[in-house]
Amino acid sequence: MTKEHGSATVIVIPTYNERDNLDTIVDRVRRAVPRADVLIVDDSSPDGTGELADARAAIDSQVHVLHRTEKTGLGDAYLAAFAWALAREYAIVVEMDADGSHPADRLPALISAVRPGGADLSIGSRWVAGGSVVDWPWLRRVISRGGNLYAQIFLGVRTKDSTAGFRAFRAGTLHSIGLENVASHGYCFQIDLTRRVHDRGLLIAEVPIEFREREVGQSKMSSTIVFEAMGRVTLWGLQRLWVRLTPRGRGWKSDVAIRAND
Ligand SMILES: Nc1nc2c(ncn2[C@@H]2O[C@H](COP(=O)(O)OP(=O)(O)O)[C@@H](O)[C@H]2O)c(=O)[nH]1
Ligand SMILES: [Mg+2]
Repeated sequence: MTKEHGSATVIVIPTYNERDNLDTIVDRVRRAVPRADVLIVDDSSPDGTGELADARAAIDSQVHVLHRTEKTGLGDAYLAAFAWALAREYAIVVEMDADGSHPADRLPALISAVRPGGADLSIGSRWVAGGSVVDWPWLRRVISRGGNLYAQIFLGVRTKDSTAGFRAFRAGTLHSIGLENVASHGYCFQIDLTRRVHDRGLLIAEVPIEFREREVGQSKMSSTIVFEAMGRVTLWGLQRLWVRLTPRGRGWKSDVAIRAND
């Protein structure tokens, strides 16, 4: 593997049927942070997003594509991308949606927040002062606010937007949070990573963003994804209580930490 990326940043964009959004988002990212590389992770989108990504990579040496044969969830797509980025020794790895919801002009702030001397993880947050959501139906607001409240109560995280998918990790953070044991498939992957960073005592910064609902293409949010998140957060919360409250749990701690990685 090359070592040429030692101080570099890669913006990871997972895609599933984002043909009509892809060029716009890559343009915006390349303009906002010209020195950063882009990695598109496509799960064999039936609409041809993967081929479009290849065409883009062919004319821009800073754009890369990772093709996965199956759509097994956002979490798996990101894990594959992290392995790709860590193998190439990128210093900062950014997560960003393809649909235009995440403002590319906030990338410099998000990335600056994890520079040396800063945080270990920065999150583009809708729910801190200065953050906002445009065009979201009330149900999506309730799911997002409710999910975050649930995570705060059950997991003890103080992060206001632990479900956000716009974030920057230092490579060292990704190395230290046991990615090999992550099994969250849907959007609870984001909560899972937040709690792992929090539980290790690492520093999380929230950068306010204006989040916009996608204008083109379809959301992949589903009730399965919401139920997976609620189930896993409840389980992690109960495991956390067990560890904290019982002497047996405290003795069992390292074991629980391993089992908690379901
Ligand atoms: N590679 C890959 N990308 C996915 C998958 N599910 C969602 N995405 C992408 O993840 C991002 C967020 O998904 P989206 O449907 O917009 O979710 P929402 O913003 O919560 O409604 C988009 O760029 C999607 O194309 C998946 O299973 N695999
Ligand atoms: Mg979206």
